[in-house]
Amino acid sequence: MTAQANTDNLRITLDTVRDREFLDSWAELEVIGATPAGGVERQAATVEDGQMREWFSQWLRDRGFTVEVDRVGNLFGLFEFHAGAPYVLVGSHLDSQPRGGRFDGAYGVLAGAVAADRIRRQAAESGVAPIYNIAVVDWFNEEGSRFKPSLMGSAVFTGAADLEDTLNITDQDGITVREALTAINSIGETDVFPDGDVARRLAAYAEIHIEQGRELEKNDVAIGLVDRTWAANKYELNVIGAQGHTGATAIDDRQDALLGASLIVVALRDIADEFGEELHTSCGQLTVLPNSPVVVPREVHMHLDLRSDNDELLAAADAALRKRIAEAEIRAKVRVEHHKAHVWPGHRYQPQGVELARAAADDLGVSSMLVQTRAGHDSTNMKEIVPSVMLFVPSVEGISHAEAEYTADEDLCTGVDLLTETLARMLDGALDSATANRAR
Ligand code: HGY
Ligand code: MN
Ligand code: MN
Repeated sequence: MTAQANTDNLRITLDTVRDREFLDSWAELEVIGATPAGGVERQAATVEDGQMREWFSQWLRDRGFTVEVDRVGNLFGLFEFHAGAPYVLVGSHLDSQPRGGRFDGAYGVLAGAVAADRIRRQAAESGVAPIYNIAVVDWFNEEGSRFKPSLMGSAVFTGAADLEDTLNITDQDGITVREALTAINSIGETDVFPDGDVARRLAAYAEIHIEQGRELEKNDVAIGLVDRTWAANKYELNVIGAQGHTGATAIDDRQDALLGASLIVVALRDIADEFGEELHTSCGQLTVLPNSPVVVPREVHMHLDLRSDNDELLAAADAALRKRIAEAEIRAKVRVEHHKAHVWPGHRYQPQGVELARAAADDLGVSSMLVQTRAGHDSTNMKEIVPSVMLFVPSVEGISHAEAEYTADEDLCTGVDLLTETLARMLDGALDSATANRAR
């Protein structure tokens, strides 16, 4: 009886020590850019993002990682077991939405760093190094709130976006990405993985994230194995009308840009209702000019998106949206300009990665299930160039991009444990037979 009790106590103590590695660092991290209502605000390359990057760089250096920043502000912590060997990369993003949640992105970066550090220490203690080197990454501007589009750092890293074009993108105040990164001292002069072809320097990529949906919670499952990402069609529109007097201008004479934009916002919801659960639509941002109480707006700048796992349905929704935009132009007497769109296709994650993570979860006695991601992640880009594993932990009520976003400590710690196990297997070559999507 006593022996049994002692064993249980010992197990609890060991688990607690292991969990505290993550939770103590998490407690330091989550207060950077904290908002009074329990969220965070760390938009890309703001002062708060800079403070976070400094904190994270120090965390990495304290544990023996070398910190490097590439030409688009992606921040890497590198640890070499064998000089010149390829790396397995793990990470996510430390930037947030305005009044965003504490967990979106930041959890994955710290979880990846703690997992990498555990493996580093275990190798030092046992004297047995894995085959590959390990690197942790904070991708620059995943969120795309201050600078559009989203997934910016990983898009340049994987060759999906041009470096110079990206550095010249401006925020609403006309500040470029280059200027903003320089202001927080977070822009490198060279690539971290030079030679032009990053895929040759990397063996694989792993990312863990909160689910931002309800599937895991509904099914009482600890880990989501992401096998597919929904496609996204993002649109940037300029609705052009004519400025007038809200009281004096005859209704028939008005070219009200806000009316045109509003018709498009309502059309998005109508299209979602018509197409059903397989389609998500939204308008997240409207900039109204001149935005003055007694002035009929002359122009509205808007960002909207359509997302689905079904390519045909997405194409039909795109056609329906274009028809409704044409109708809005006639009704509101406005002209709609289509600016650069951001599109990513729906694609599978490498099945070998899904199976690897499933086996690791089974071996740890952790419940898991297949899930799709409706949100974009940096792994959406990375899986195109290297075999990539994407894991989810539960989100309470699926709330995300909001201050009420929440995941329990126990779920966070289970995720770190599974990520560590999965990463250790990837570092020993478990995904060597898998190929990048782009190589197919
Ligand atoms: O889903 C998104 O658009 C964001 O990049 N996470
Ligand atoms: Mn995220
Ligand atoms: Mn996000």
